Amino acid sequence: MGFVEKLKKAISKNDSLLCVGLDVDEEKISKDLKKEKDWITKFNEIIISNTSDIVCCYKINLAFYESHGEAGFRSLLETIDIIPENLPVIIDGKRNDIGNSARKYAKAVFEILKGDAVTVNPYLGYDSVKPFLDHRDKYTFVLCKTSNPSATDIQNLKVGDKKLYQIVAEKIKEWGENCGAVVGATYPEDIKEVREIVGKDRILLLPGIGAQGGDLKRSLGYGCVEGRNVIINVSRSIIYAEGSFPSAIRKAAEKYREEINKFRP
Ligand code: OMP
Repeated sequence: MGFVEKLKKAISKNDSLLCVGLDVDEEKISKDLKKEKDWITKFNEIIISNTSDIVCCYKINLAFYESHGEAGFRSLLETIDIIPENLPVIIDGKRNDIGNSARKYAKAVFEILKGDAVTVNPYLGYDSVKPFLDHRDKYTFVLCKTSNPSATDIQNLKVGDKKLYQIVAEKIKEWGENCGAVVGATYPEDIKEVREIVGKDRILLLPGIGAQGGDLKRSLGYGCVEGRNVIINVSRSIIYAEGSFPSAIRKAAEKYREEINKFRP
């Protein structure tokens, strides 16, 4: 099943637009758990078993696995294997390169890791994004306006009478129906502009809720179309939620899903 269909089904079944980000950070994991040989996989297994009935997908940021070398790569494969088949997996690598190299990145995320969607950097232009888009049943989320404070350094630069991220949004629209946008929930007004540019059908991935202080109500109000077509990612504020482990994770995920559904237009 393609990403769009799989996501649609997961949103309906779990009544959720929440994506939990599996950003496993050794500095935040208990000493006891870290004594276990496959602790990254074990941690993820606990997160997944406590949230798989209340999320619409999972996002895996490759940096948190690559930084553990061989053990990290093994855990990455094991984690993807544990995620229930009905839930899409977004591989967040923010990849990009010239065409022949990008083809290898696309092969790695879609064929080796078996991801359903990917995050990609638009800086090199169309021929560097096309190898991802060529996987027609997968979905490519292009960084449009990122959530970090310095996002404005480059993404807000004026090019003619437009800002650079507005032009990226136009490109996303042009690049095809399996191309969506990443827009930080820390810039809700920009979500509104991007939604207007890309149209109603494209899916927006909105990170920045929780630890980064993004605005959930306005992000949903501007990004959501008829209750769908947005994915709200929350990583640290769920997987390292304060309280007893793992019930605090479940509670935090429930709280975010509830809040999202309250504001979901
Ligand atoms: P938390 O801030 O812990 O919820 O994590 C946010 C996750 O979303 C991390 O994996 C980031 O790398 C990712 N992210 C952003 O925070 N901002 C962006 O603009 C884009 C992404 C992303 O592409 O996922």
